[in-house]
Amino acid sequence: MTHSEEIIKSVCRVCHGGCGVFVHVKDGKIVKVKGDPASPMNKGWMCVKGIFSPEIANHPDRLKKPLKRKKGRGEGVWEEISWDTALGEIAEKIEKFRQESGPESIALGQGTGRHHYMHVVRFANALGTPNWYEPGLAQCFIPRITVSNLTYGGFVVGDYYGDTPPKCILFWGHNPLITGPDGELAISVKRALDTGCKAIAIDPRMTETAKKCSLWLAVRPSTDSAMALAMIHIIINESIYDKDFVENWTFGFDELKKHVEPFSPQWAEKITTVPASKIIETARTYALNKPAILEWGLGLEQNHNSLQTVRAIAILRAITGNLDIPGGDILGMNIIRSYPTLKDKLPEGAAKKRLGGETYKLLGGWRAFMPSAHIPTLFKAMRTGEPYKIRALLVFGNNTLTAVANSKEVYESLKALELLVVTDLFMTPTAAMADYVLPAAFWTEVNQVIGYPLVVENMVMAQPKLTQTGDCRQDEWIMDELAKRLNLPGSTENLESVMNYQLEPLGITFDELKKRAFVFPKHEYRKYEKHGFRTPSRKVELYSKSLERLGYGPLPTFSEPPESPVSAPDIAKDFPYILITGSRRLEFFHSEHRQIESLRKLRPDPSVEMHSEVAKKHEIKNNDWVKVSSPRGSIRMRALITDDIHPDVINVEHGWWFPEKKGPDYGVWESNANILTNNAPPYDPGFGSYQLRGLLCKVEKEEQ
Ligand SMILES: Nc1nc2c(c(=O)[nH]1)N[C@H]1C(S)=C(S)[C@@H](COP(=O)(O)OP(=O)(O)OC[C@H]3O[C@@H](n4cnc5c(=O)[nH]c(N)nc54)[C@H](O)[C@@H]3O)O[C@H]1N2
Ligand SMILES: Nc1nc2c(c(=O)[nH]1)N[C@H]1C(S)=C(S)[C@@H](COP(=O)(O)OP(=O)(O)OC[C@H]3O[C@@H](n4cnc5c(=O)[nH]c(N)nc54)[C@H](O)[C@@H]3O)O[C@H]1N2
Ligand code: SF4
Ligand SMILES: [Mo]
Repeated sequence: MTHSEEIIKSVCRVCHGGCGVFVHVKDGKIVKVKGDPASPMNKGWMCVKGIFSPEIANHPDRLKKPLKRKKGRGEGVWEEISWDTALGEIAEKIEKFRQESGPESIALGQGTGRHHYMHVVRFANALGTPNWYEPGLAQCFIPRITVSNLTYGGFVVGDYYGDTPPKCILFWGHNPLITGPDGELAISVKRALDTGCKAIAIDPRMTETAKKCSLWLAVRPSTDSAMALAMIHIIINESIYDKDFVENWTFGFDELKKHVEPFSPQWAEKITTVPASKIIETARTYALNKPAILEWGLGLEQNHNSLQTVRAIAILRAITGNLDIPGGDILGMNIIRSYPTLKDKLPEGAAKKRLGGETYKLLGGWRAFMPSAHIPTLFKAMRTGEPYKIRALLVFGNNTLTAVANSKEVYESLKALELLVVTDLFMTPTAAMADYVLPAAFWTEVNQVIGYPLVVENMVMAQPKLTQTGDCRQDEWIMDELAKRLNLPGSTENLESVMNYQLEPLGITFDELKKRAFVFPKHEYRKYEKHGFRTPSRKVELYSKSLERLGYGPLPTFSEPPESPVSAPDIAKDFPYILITGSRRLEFFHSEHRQIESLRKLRPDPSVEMHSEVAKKHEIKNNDWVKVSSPRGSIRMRALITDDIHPDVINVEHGWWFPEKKGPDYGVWESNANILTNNAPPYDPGFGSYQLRGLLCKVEKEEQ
């Protein structure tokens, strides 16, 4: 008997997703994925990760059954159990902790932007625990979202989708040709660059994106706020700001003008190591070529001053009048309802107990966009029981040992738990430490509504469940089943009803959306002309009274990174270079895909990028194994020698472990960037961000 192949429209979600695709399904398995030329997002294009989806989905190492630890923690001896037994036993333990120590003693963890993201928040609220985390958040996206909300009353993305192309794109700590989609798709950016617009990159590395730009500013890591303050200074002093927009639509311009007076380009040159002339040229090019897109990224958030860095940059869009105009940075249409997270079910008393919430008000306080726990405070509570004991952690898709700063302390924290449950596609070094490991579903195995670009939701897409692997289940199902057993609020609603609720404003159901694949209404520009900006003053808040009331600076400021050659010369004597970690590579998504042969072949070993002068000094040759050390520890990586990097900067990849090595560690202590990073204070005062970039390190050739 021959089995026919079915071809169904969907959306790839190996990364944050957005590429419209055709999925070829045969005998219940995904056999091929191809880009959909009709998708407004990717117009047929796909990256390698997406193309190799069948190899990920059908990999023999996929977890297929719930596992229960049979011997000691981390001994790697498991027994397969049924879902009913697993969920029953886990629910029983949760209930016990809830009764004995309160729901806050149970923490939830998850990874970045997956289908079940908001469902974890919903489950936490229903359970009554304020303590959930995601390793991005304070270090990723939350500063950009929160600052946009405070400054413009909504998040913005570059307008690649209308009829007007941008005349200028400024890439700041962002490398979207490799990392998109995070608001944009790599291919949209590439197309915009191909129209010949002016392009500038501010990045310590000459990235794939920077190579397509006419100006590259190799900023000293974590000093971007100084650069942005100088640019504001130049744009105001040279009177090249948008006077109409500033007069009609901004609040606090005079205060800002006075505030930036001392921040000359010469002042910024000393701090950032970028020549003043280049800073001036950048400010002029950005201000005078309208419409302009300012693409900001992760390079601005993984430091001790994320709030004010992102604020300074946000202000640039406003004073140049690039907000919500065709070809500029557009505010969201938010065409669907936000996810019903059962926020009102979390008792006020519980919210007050959120670890770090009272201190890092923009991450975990009541004004936070999506209140979550502060990772260093939460993990410290796991280890020490202070200020109270965390007894259980349920992780939905996060390889904690590679994703969170200071892996050694993370290990100690996880070891101290009474219950660790990890849901994942594969066995990972983190899952290997668990008491229960639950098999998760791949993107072709889940139902999901995707609002895109992330946060602004200018279009909406359907991802239908098409295939099934073993006994794998969608994370939302797992949480719902636990909720039922625990009799939690909302546990009678199923996922379909949640999705239909979200889609109601569009007048369609999930079933109907599946048939249409996506809904993409025409964008409405300059929405503020009708209703004002969604801020207290109805204007763009250059001066933020909201921040002032919370005890944070109402105008952006620079502060020297705490572990730098300037602030810590004693440490710099032994660790003379500036460490940045985690710059993305196309082939992998964080710690994933090291077992996917077709992807691993493209990048078989972890690498450390360094300037040729550094390599020469330490007699390191290309591809040599190198020992990279920070005051926290050492790792090994292969040298990648280049001149396309700031001469003092060392760039290490993150997420490395070796599925081919023996468990339970799977080589996680060899080349994992977070052995080098710091989870200690000082943190950003608003978000509690810790430093993954802009630390100190040294490099040596590994002894043979
Ligand atoms: N292929 C792939 N794509 C991904 C991911 C992945 O793992 N793999 N991860 C996804 C996620 S969760 C995220 S958050 C995004 C991140 O995507 P991006 O925002 O593009 O972030 P990165 O590539 O991590 O870093 C961007 C740049 O910041 C630079 N940088 C480092 N320190 C500084 C600094 O102090 N100042 C400035 N100006 N630049 C600095 C680095 O050199 C790097 O080129 O990517 C998403 N897309
Ligand atoms: N040093 C350093 N550390 C970093 C960063 C950095 O730049 N430098 N970046 C940080 C940032 S921005 C982020 S967002 C985080 C990312 O951190 P995470 O998103 O937590 O990434 P991973 O550590 O790879 O863990 C994801 C796990 O989820 C599994 N998985 C994939 N899909 C599913 C699913 O549908 N369900 C379930 N249950 N599991 C699934 C994968 O197999 C993998 O093991 O890392 C942070 N860590
Ligand atoms: S960019 Fe992301 S969504 Fe697009 S094909 Fe690659 S992995 Fe899939
Ligand atoms: Mo992220």
